[in-house]
Parts: sequence; structure tokens; C-alpha cells
Amino acid sequence: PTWTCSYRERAVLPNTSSLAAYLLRLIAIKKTNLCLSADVTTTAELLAIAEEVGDSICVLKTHADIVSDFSDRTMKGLRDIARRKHFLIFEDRKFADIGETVQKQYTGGPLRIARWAEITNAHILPGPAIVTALREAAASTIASYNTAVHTEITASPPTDHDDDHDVVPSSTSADPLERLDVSHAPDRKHSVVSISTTISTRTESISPHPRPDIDHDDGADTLALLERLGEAPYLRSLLLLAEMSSEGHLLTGAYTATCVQIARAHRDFVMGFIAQHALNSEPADNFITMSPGVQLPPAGQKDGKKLGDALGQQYNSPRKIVLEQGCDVIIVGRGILKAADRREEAERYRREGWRAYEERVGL
Ligand code: 6AU
Repeated sequence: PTWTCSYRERAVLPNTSSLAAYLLRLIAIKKTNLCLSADVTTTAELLAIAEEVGDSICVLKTHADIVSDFSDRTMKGLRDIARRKHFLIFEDRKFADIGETVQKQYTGGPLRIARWAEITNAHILPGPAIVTALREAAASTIASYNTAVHTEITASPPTDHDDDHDVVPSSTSADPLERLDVSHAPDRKHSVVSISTTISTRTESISPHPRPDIDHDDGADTLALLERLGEAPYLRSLLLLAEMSSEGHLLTGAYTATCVQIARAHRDFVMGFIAQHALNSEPADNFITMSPGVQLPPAGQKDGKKLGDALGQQYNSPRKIVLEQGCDVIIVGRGILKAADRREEAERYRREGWRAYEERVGL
């Protein structure tokens, strides 16, 4: 049903979460369905590549556990670039444990994923409680964020222009959880009386209702539209691994079907799938499919020849994944990372992915 819908149309369908609506609008405005898989091993390389290709992507995917010097600086650096260049961050953690354990892995440890990554992913091998556990942990992270923002606002001295109360002071956008760690400030936390409308504006402003200012092409340029779209809402979402790209993977048939059922039962938190083809089959389905294992055939080589690496990875072209398999976001790692000019290569993938999408929806 969503096969021929534009990203803009899908942003306002029922059953679309606020974060999914934001991402679909972001994709439509930046004209990119490209996710960079930033599989690099140092903070310096990670921030450099984010800066280099940030304008060409809608999502930046990380493997924080391969970054040897991952620290607060990495998280803050990434958030800062994401805000400036307008993309979402997806930590490819592939959770696969019991609920109690994944909650700790998601919010704690050295990585504290829930703080800085809007999107993460999980296998459904342990059963559906993995989704409810992660959703609960996400909700408490959002709640602490709201408390931190609120405390900061109520603690800040009154200003002369108190009338613009629907705008969060710009100083709060640099992650209030970092500057005001509520877990270490119980007194201030308890002094909070209520969550103000300011915060709900910040966390829920991107709702899946039509926004005439950005949902119609009124000729405004990308920058103007991005300004109207605003910052990503402070929300969290999950992708379920429904299929893999690697040779001989076991995520097939009944397993994939169960994954879709679990997603349908948790539409408020599950934004979509990691899969090799679109899995929306019921009228109510509006899941976003992100697909890894994407590479352009080397110049001069025809599309269709089997590509891969020596360790089981299998590649398809953006055209096959988007036009023929109906996927929404192409995930590209080495195809871009190994290029001499990564910025130009990312643009080439963006153009290919976008052309395939336009052809699919008949634009
Ligand atoms: O383009 P590549 O082959 O350099 O990188 C592909 C990226 C890697 C994998 O960990 C990841 O995509 N990936 C995933 C994800 C995103 O969950 C699933 C899968 O089936 N295959 C796959 O390659 O970072």
C-alpha cells in the first residue's frame, strides 16, 4: 500500500509515529534516502565523515562499540553535527538479550545509547519483551530529558521578553541531560512541579498531521524548508531486524512474518525494519524499511552481477533495493567510505537512491 506513496504523503498517514513523520519529511526536504554506515574506529574519523557527507544523508548509522576512544566528546560532537546538518542518528546495536539486560545496555554502560541515538535496532530472537523493555527504557530517558529541560527553564532567570514561551532557550539544545544530570541532582529534580508546554512543544512538535508549510512544495529552497521543519524531536524509535543481507542468514519465512506481527503490536515505538524488501502488506502498515548491503556496481560493470565481500556480505544496487524491492532507505558503508572523494561518492549514491524512488512512486 505504501509502495507508490511519496515520503511526504506517508508522513501524514495514520499509524505514523512523530519520529517517523519527522524522518519522512526530512527525507522529502533534503531529497535523500541515503543512510551512511559510518563504520570507522576513532572519534576523529567519525566526526570527520559526519561533517563531510552530512548534507547528503537522512540518517547516520554508527557502531559505537568499534570506536576505540568513544566518549562524551563523541556523543556531543555527533549531536552537534546532526543538528547543524539535519540528520538522525541510528546506533546499530542489534540488541538480542532478555528485557532486563537490554535496558541496561541501551541506557547505561560506557555508550549510553539512548541519550544520543534517536534510532536503534533489535533482533526479536528473545521474543516480544525485547521491544517492550527497550520502549520502557526509551520512555524513561525522554522523561529525564523533559525534567532536565524543565528544571533548566524554571531555574533560568526571568527575561524581559517572556512572551516567546513556546521556544526553548537555545542553550538547552546542547543536551540538557549532559549539563544537568538529573540522576545526580535529586533536589532539583523534585523541585519540578509540572512539565510545561514548552517541553511538550520540544518533544512532540513534529506530529503526523499535515503541515502545509512543509508538506507542500511551495517553491521554497531546502534551507528554508529545513528551518521550518526544525530540530528533531527528542524521541526514540526502534527498527526490527526482519531480514539480513548476509549469505545464509536465518531471518526468513515465519521468522520474518513474526517480526512484522511484533512491529504491528508496537507501532508507537517500532518505526520499521532492517530488511531487503518492503514488508508493508496491511492497509494500516506504514513501516520504514532500511536496507543494508547496498553498493553501486563498479564503473563499466553491469547491474545484476553478484557482488559481495569475502565475509558473507552480499550487495544489491540502490535501484534494485528501492525500485524493485520497495525499500525506503539505503544503508551504504564501504561503498562510500572507501571512495577517494567520499562527499562526491555520497552524492552519487543519493542521486541513484532518489532516482529509483522517483521512478517507483511515478514522479
Ligand atoms: O556497506 P557495508 O557492507 O560496508 O556495511 C553495511 C553495514 C554494516 C553492517 O553491520 C550493517 O550495515 N548491516 C545490518 C544492519 C544495519 O543492521 C544488517 C544486515 O543485514 N547487514 C548489514 O550489513 O555496518
